[in-house]
Amino acid sequence: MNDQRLLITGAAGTVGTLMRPRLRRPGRVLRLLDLAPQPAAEPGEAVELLTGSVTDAEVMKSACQDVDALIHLGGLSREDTWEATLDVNIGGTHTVLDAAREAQVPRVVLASSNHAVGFRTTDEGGSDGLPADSSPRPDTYYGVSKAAIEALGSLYHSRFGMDVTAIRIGSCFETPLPLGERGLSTWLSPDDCARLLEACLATTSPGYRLIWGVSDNARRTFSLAEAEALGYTPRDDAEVYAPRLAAPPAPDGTLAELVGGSFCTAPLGRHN
Ligand code: 15L
Repeated sequence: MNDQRLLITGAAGTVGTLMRPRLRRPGRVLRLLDLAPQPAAEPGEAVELLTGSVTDAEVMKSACQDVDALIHLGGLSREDTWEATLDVNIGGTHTVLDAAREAQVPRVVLASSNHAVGFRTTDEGGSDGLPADSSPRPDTYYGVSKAAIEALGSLYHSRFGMDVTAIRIGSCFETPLPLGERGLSTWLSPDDCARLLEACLATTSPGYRLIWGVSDNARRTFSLAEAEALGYTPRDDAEVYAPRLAAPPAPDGTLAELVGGSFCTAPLGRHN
């Protein structure tokens, strides 16, 4: 049987770097694409390293050849100018999806973000958590681009029958500590992120899905039900890091309750 070939865009980014060692499997080749240089293959590591942009149709066309599944992490990961956001995140995702369609890649996972709904409040979902399919309330141009990415994924499923799952990622870092108190609710541990991606790849005929990417944090305000329905079982909880945080700052009014946190007040269109 042929190896499974998994294409990951944005492979040298924060999440991509965390996923590379975690998504290695016997019988799987990781095809890793990024604009930035990537570490060379380790002995025995089944990787194919590609350099190029997700906005380049030719690059994406050859990257998608003989690919069984695609995880699209590439693009701008925070606020930037409207022009750059439009080009890289929205245009780039269109280019990626179109190349995947052309190459008949059957399974695509898209990295969306909590910032697609950053102006929702953390208590909206009650004890079940905010539903994963809450309609967009973006907090930035970046958040707008993530909502557009979700819509593109839905379109490519409906028009072309591709299985597309868009993940509204909370905060995927090694630990929730750099994010302070907010991270204790939004954290997606790297190991849980890998578990979630494996579930997205393994599930049978998901169609189009919109799910949250979050660990089973004690302070979680996002619903896990939609991801669990795909077979995701999180094992981590950011609460174990709580004692290491400095005393939490005093509440600063309603903004503290917004899903997007500091993104909700960051200047629009300013690269930060
Ligand atoms: C995101 O979408 C960003 O890519 C990431 O850098 C974090 O800021 C994260 O959201 C977050 O909300 O913590």
